[in-house]
Amino acid sequence: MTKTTVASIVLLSATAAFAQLAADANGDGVLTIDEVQAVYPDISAESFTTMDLNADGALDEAEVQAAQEAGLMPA
Ligand SMILES: [Ca+2]
Ligand SMILES: [Ca+2]
Repeated sequence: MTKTTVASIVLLSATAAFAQLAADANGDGVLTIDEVQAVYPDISAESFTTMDLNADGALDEAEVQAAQEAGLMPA
């Protein structure tokens, strides 16, 4: 197995782990309301605020997971 192949596998694994942040257009690891609504137009600003548990204006991975578990965002 070449180093390139190993690197590709690691990259694929990392991508799969963050699959729930596929809406993360700028790749900063959190979702702004613009990024959320680009993928889920039905999610209102009010819903976004509900999902933003620490009220920092963005959804991190844990908040996205919690929102999906609560049925606020499609998994
Ligand atoms: Ca982002
Ligand atoms: Ca947040």
